[in-house]
Amino acid sequence: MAFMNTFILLVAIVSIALAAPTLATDFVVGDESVWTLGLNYTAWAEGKQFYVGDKLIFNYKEGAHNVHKVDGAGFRECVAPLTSVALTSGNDVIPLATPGRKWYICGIGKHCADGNMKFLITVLPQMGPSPAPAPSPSTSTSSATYRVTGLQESFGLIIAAFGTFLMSFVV
Ligand SMILES: *[C@@H]1O[C@H](CO)[C@@H](O)[C@H](O)[C@H]1NC(C)=O
Ligand SMILES: [Cu+2]
Repeated sequence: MAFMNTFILLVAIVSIALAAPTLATDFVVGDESVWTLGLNYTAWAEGKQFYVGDKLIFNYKEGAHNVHKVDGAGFRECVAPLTSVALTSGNDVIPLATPGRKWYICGIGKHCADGNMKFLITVLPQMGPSPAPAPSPSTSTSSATYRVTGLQESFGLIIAAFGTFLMSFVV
């Protein structure tokens, strides 16, 4: 019986611990479309909220394009640093590990400069209201932030309630 109690307690704790990370979002760049020429990825990124723990997924025909993570200058000039290693698999997954600005370009030919294969995002910290200043803070941006935060909280509550439910079997 003591073993059972410990096991149930463990399950409850693990459920609570797992609650936050399961909310991470996988963003397929271009949504229904792919990483390709002539789409406006600035428009795609606009109005989306990216959080630490989310992922960017680039789908394209292997060899036709690639993905370089660059800095602000590389983004403006459409040049990847010589040391930068491109992602080339055609199904590239980039985990957003740190908050802040991130820039991505295609390094093939003039795809970045002429084909518009470039965009930047601002990754927000995972928890709480964002202290990072958005480029143009608007009421819609901040309400979206609160909505996500509220969602995380209510999800945590549900998991906690589930944990309590499991605990009730102990006594
Ligand atoms: C892409 O979309 C952005 C934001 O909607 C806009 O400012 C920009 O002019 C567009 N770029 C092109 C090349 O259409
Ligand atoms: Cu390309």
